[in-house]
Amino acid sequence: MNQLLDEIKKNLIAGRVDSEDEGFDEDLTGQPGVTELVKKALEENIPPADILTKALTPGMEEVGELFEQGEYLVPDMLASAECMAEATKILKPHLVDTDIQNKGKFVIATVEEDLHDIGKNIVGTILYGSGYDVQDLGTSVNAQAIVEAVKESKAQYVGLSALLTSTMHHMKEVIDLLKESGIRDQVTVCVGGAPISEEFSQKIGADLYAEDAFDAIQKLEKRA
Ligand code: B1M
Repeated sequence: MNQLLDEIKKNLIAGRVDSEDEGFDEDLTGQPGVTELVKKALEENIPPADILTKALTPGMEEVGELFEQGEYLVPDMLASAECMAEATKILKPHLVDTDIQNKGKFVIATVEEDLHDIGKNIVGTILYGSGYDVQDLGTSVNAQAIVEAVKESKAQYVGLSALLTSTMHHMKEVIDLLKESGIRDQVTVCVGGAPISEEFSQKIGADLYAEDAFDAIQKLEKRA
């Protein structure tokens, strides 16, 4: 892997947003953290998609493994999540194509009881960047609020994100409520998140499952 990408990943795992952060095990104060390293990577013309998929996302996956093994606690996950959020802010303008047509309204949300928003934010940013008019409803949004937003905005697309096996069932509630409201045929429902699979997506009657933001764009283009 490119050394700079490796540094970004290591610093994200260590929860170091910038050079003022110490890091967990050793005093790294003064050395560049995630934000400085991401800016440097952009200056070196490393594609923003590579920074996301080869450094930041695998870094978060490793944080999840450390949490599972009991080595990391919730505050450690939060420190890495903050790095991810700050890095996404820096990358956002570089992921946006300014010369594109409007591809339609897209309501996106993390489902009820689920507070994970990093993946949803990345997907929303990339959808926005490729021409969708994205309305982000936030985290822990119940089915009623999602369907109301779809009705109000007359959205053609709904994107649902879930990171917990205990919250993924809320996706089906949204689809059922869209049916009850008589608008299921007017919207394309896209689902994603770590515990979601193609099989689950079909089981609950979603229109498409996307592994990540780039997969979502490709699959949506195919349906258009
Ligand atoms: Co949580 N957490 N967490 N967490 N957390 C996981 C998900 C977990 C797998 C960690 C682990 O044990 N290995 C585990 C879930 C286990 C399970 O359900 N089986 C877990 C747990 C248990 C918990 C708590 C219960 C911990 C506790 O309190 N005891 C708690 C629950 C809170 C709640 O939601 N009610 C909790 C809390 C948190 C934090 C708040 C500390 C923090 C979230 C901060 C935030 O989001 N603002 C956090 C984090 C950071 C994680 C991990 C480490 C990283 C998630 C992440 O941001 N990944 C995560 C472990 C892991 O996933 N490996 C974990 C990076 C992100 C880019 O990837 O979100 O997968 P992801 O998004 C991807 C794709 O999935 C896809 O595209 C994205 C971009 O590539 N995608 C879509 C996502 N949504 C999509 C929607 C689409 C299409 C694609 O269409 C619309």
